[in-house]
Amino acid sequence: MSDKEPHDPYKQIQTLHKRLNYHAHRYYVLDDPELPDSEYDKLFRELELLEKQHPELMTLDSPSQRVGGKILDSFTSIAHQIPMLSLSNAFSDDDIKEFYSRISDLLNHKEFVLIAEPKLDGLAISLRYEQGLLVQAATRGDGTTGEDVTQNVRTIQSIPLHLSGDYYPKVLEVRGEIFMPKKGFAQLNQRQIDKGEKTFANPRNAAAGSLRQLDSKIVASRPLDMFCYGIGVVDQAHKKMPLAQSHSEILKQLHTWGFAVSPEVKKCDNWQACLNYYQSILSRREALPYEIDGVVYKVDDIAQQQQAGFISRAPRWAIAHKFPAEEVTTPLLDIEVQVGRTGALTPVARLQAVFVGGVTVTNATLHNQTEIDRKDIRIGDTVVVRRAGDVIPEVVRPILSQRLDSSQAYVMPTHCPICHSLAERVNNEAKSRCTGGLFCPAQRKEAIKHFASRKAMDIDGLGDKLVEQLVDCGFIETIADLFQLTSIQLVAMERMADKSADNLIQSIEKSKSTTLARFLYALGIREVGEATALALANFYKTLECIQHKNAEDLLEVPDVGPVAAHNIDTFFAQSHNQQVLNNLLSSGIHWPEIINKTLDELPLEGEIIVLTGTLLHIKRNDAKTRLIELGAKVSGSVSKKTTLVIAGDKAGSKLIKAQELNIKIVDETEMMAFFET
Ligand code: 9MJ
Repeated sequence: MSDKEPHDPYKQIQTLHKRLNYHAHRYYVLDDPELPDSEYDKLFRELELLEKQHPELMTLDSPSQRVGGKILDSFTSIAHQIPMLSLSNAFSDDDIKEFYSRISDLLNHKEFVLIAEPKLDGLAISLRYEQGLLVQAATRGDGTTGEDVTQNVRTIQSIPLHLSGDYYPKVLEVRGEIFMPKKGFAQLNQRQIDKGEKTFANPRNAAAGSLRQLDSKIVASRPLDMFCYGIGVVDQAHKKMPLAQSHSEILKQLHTWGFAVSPEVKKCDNWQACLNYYQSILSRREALPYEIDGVVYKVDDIAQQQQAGFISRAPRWAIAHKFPAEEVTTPLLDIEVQVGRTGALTPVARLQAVFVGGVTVTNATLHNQTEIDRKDIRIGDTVVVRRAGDVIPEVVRPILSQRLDSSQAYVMPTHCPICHSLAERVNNEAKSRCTGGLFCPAQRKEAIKHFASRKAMDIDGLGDKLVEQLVDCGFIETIADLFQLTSIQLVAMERMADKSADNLIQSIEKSKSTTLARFLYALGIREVGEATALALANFYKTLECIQHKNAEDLLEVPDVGPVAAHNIDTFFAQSHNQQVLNNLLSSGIHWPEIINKTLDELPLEGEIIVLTGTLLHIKRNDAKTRLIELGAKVSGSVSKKTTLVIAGDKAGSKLIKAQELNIKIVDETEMMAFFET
């Protein structure tokens, strides 16, 4: 402590309260810390010491009260003087238009403004302040009676123990949502795993479970937060700050009294503005640091709110516009095993069709046996399916209380379901693989599909179904056989007219002229993706050269690691692959010699690019291929390593992250210009 500070312990404690409260507010409410954590901790320890020496000077609003107190036997009930409201729900644009015209009718067609705010997925709480001091915190309960969770709430750092400033009402009830931010939730669950304890299903459950703890010391260790969105009882507002007469102004007052209010609150003048707000928040849902399940629109003017009134417990002047659920339950009908191009066996959940995260889902990968065991998922279970943002749907967990007595743990087959060869797990890989190699029709089919795909040989008109038929009826066994196909054979296939057959023969012919990089990629060597294939082509220039390199030599190529080097070496050493290559080359596949382009000369060499939003003039995959051909690496997520973000139409969270990280951003037109140079 500096010499200038008072030595009267009361004054010292008051000064420490002020300083600690100021810094906690900067940190937890304003998200703008001023002091390093270690300095804050030092001040905190000073306060603890003084309070230990002078217990008579301990007060209820001391920052030291946030560490939790004695363990309770149960929570007592508290009647809400003003009931805590619930909100009516809207699920569609039409529901919002109806809401808007209903309000308009209720207000006799006078003008009104709506305030839109995110709908946090947490627990509603009512905080009572008397003379500025937090005296009571009650859960919503049934809206009329809740539980007294004051001790627990005192541990939440963003909730002031004493109101800020001097101009607050004598009695003030503040209402809002307690929630657990996503990051804190992930950390809490990791800690639970480390301790061998049960994890929480989602941040809402974690927040609810925490607030219901009888031991407030445990609550103090839980990363809870709160946003305020309203008030309850208000008695004797301060003369210098009468209570505001609109919702938006009340939110501002709450902020000046020390509370965190959502930074996403926005004025909307009509229903269209509400719908735009909804879309804008929905597109950023994943990027927000907390979970939300929709947005809320409220009439701004308090007198107009009163005019609109209530139906039972829900106000007529507000509505929750819900987002599509990200988690739903559905029966797991079966687990099927798919065989990939490289023989990997992947268990896939067949689900009863279910609408989740805005799409209908019937399948979800279960990855491998370890994942199935970890989640304890069984055929016949009712499972929680999650689809958040653009992320592929995931089976999260079974609902154990609904498990059938007859259910049995799932075990992956020991043999390939297609060719019945042994399936093996090698090198500690999570997945087992069919050992049938090209004997396995499933692997052959996948190899041929990959060979023909857009980023590989780009054979237009050769779809997955057709490849399967051609393999099943024995017309093609290897990728080289594609070039021996005749129109007569094609016409024999289901739904294949003469014209389509001729077109396909032409596409196959056209595909013979390609690039070395595409050809290498098309061969489907494990770990040789587009970028590695391009690096190999640029480095060695000819196929002969690559074929004659051993694994050690190949390591000299930038972007080729030991696993890829080993796979390339083995691939070219196998006699059946050499035979296929000879057949391919003698059927006329060719590419111009790469003369003097080295990797260093590629215009986008060194760039790590993320594509986001909708591209209007080019397919996303084609853009990706072109960028890779120009030397760039294309990544799916924005990080500090990203050097450039290409933002198409309606770009959302990735664009925001790029702006936050100060990463260069270009639009689609600028990207198209790269391709022209
Ligand atoms: C949430 N959950 O974020 C209300 N809410 O208003 C917001 N809930 C609400 N407002 C009146 N932003 C009753 C509930």
